[in-house]
Amino acid sequence: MSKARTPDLYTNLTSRKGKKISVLIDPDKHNDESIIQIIKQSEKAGIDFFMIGGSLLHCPIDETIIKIKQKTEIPLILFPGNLLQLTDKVDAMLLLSLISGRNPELLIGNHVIAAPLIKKYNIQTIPTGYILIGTGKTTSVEYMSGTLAIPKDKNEIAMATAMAGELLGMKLIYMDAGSGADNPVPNEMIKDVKSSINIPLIIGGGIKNEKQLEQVCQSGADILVIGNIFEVKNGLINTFTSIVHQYQ
Ligand code: 1GP
Repeated sequence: MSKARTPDLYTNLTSRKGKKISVLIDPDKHNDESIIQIIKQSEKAGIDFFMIGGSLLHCPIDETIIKIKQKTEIPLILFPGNLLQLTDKVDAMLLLSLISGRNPELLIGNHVIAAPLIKKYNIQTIPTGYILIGTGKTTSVEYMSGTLAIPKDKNEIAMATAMAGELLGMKLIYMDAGSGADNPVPNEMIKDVKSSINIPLIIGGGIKNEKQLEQVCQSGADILVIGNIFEVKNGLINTFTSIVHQYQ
């Protein structure tokens, strides 16, 4: 039986003071050289953890994870786009429930299929209420999940959805505008949701510059997830990490 490699990663991440930043790696968007560059920049910057996953992958996720694990000890958390991405090679996985949607497979069906393997592999799971926010064009995750994102001006729905996730026992709420979104989750919505729950709030999707990052931090995000912009400008990892780590 494989063992999760980092003991209680959730407690480790959430008990330390200050905001955290994660670099999201989409294996399809990288070759060996670009992965090494991302790892180097992430090590230098002192990011808190990597996430890995994608809505639709064309290559096996394990190969990329093994390459990452050979180069760094930064914790790696699976952000599974679907059941095919289940792997025991990560330190932990977000056990996602797509609570903004009404697709039963993403609320319970896939969990039932995955549960015996998760138990067998002894993968550390972090139950996460995943909330999609529509901030512009239709994103891959919206299309692939067959769900509607919560409209960007429907703060009450986002708040009630996050509250429901907390009451159901989830350990994190992840509000995501979707990878490569036109715009991040609106600041007012982040403030409203943050004030509605007592569990950590992850914000990701569409954060492309320092100003947006500052605003998302100031609005109350506890953990920031950034993917796309680092694929084109990995030098920004250092700047973004410094901004997030200013908040203690
Ligand atoms: C997507 O939140 C992540 O699920 C990251 O989004 O790639 O747009 O930074 P970006």
